[in-house]
Amino acid sequence: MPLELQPGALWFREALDRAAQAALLAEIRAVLTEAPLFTPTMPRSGQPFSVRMSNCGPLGWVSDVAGYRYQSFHPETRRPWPAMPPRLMDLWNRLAPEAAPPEACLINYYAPEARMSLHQDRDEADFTAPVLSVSLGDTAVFRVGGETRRGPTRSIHLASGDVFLLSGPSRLAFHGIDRLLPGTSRLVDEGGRFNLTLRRVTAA
Ligand code: MD5
Ligand code: FE
Repeated sequence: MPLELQPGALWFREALDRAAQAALLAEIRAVLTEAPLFTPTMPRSGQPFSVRMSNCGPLGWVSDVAGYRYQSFHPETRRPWPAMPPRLMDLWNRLAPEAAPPEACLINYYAPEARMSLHQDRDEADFTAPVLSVSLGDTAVFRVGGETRRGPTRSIHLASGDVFLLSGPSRLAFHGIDRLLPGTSRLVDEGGRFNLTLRRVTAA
């Protein structure tokens, strides 16, 4: 039974138990041996993100001096993204049974000092499909607001194993990661946090 933070924003706390978290992390580590984490940079300025990224599935989100986009290959190895692990597809099918299949799984890795400033996800052609996010590792202070940058926000603590589903009126909500709470999980050996975000990219 999820908690509805605001219309369309569903928080499934402890959706994955410790064994499921470890199994999923092992699958993500296998993806990362094929498609290593890279450091994206901001369009125009070329400023590096503090979060490192990779992807799996047919499409992956990248950012460099030319802009934000989805593409079918890793920006450094130029190889196609690895397949999406079946247990991620299963989670999508369970929590978003109505939606067309996800095409991208963005893997974000937050070292203890990393953060992500308030933004909207609008590089997808279809905003009717939900976005599904899985947190693994250290707890993050997640901020979510409305569809305008100004206006009220609230923050919640996303812990390892939590799943967040954004749909309908919350699909274009501003959101970001203020900071991690280092040392709150022992799942990730090197510390920090992995966030997996599954998305439909093209119109179904
Ligand atoms: C993260 N990732 O934890 C965050 C939040 C991203 C990103 O924001 O774009 O990679 S994942 C939860 C999330 C995803 C998409 C939309 C919303 C929340 N939302 O509208 O609140 O690495
Ligand atoms: Fe986002």
